[in-house]
Amino acid sequence: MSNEKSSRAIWSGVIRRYAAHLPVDAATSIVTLHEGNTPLVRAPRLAAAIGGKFDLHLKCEGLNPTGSFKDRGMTLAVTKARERGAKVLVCASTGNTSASAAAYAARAGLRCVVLIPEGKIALGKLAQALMCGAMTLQVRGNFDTALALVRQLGETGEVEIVNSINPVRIEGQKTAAFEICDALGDAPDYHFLPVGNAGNITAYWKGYSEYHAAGECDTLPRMMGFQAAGAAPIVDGAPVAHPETVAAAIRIGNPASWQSANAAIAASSGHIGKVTDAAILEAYKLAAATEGIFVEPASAVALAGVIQCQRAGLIDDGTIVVVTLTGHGLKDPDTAVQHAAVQPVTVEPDLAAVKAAMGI
Ligand code: AN7
Repeated sequence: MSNEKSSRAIWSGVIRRYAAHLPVDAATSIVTLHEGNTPLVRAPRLAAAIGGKFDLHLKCEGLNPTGSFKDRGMTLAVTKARERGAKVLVCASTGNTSASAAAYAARAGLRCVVLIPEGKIALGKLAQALMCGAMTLQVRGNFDTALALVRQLGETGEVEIVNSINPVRIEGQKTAAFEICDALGDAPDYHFLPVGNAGNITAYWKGYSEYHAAGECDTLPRMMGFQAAGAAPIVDGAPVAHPETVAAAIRIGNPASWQSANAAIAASSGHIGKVTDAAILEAYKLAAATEGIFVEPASAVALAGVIQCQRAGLIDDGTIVVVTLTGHGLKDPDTAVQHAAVQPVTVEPDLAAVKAAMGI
């Protein structure tokens, strides 16, 4: 293979693949961990298990380099920050943004400071930030408090904010919509995703809309956003002072992109709903048990939304339904071990004991 051919065959991240749709040019020095190009997996067993007669596809964003969709936005945010000469990146995070920022900052040789709600981020995400050398500040407060502090830090002019209030993050994240259209040949009929700070629903709708305007897809999906019942400010129409949910990634009471989420739902004739922690855990276990796809609880919020809509008869038969599974199950091993349907069985180290335990 010639060099030209081999370099075309290798995936080298969302910026190179979708440069024509992003604020970059040939001179841009790209910071990438080769994020994106995540699998869009058809899920017939899961669809059947919930009684759906639609074509269900799962966009497995947990397969990104740091295990969540955040990497799509972070590659661009860190690329642009370094280009501008920033020295310190900061973010508030429920975990995944901090894991991604820490990794891309290390990759770029920049300093990173993350503000996380004390005791409320999943173990895997904390491990990622620490291993990549980010200064990790555990704030005695929730995500909303941490984000307010980050906004104030931004005003000092001494740091670069890499939360999704940085519009460049949204630009990077919209590439997931491009990939889905490229894989399906058009946009899906419905697009389900979890909503926390509401950056991702904003990004997907921007991506679909731009692809449509560019003639790259003929249709647009209905955007179907779901929040956890204990942290559902957009659904309830008011900020939540003390958000609580098993889906710790979306334990957010005052989303930054609230208005643009509502705009996406309105423009796409979509829907925003909420699901209980019990429904989230049911969906969490079902995805792993029926398809072998292990996601973190926040990702299961979108699936719980599909189940709720299916039961309410809101999804037409024969339609194409895409669900973004935002983060990998290994992010939060504690919740998995605590709620798994199966638990380990301890046996003596002999064949008879193993066979007895197996029931053979
Ligand atoms: C797995 O990491 O807000 O609605 O600080 O980690 O764009 O906020 C994470 C959010 C869904 C919600 N699924 O996305 C953070 C953070 C997972 C997440 C969301 C998050 P947005």
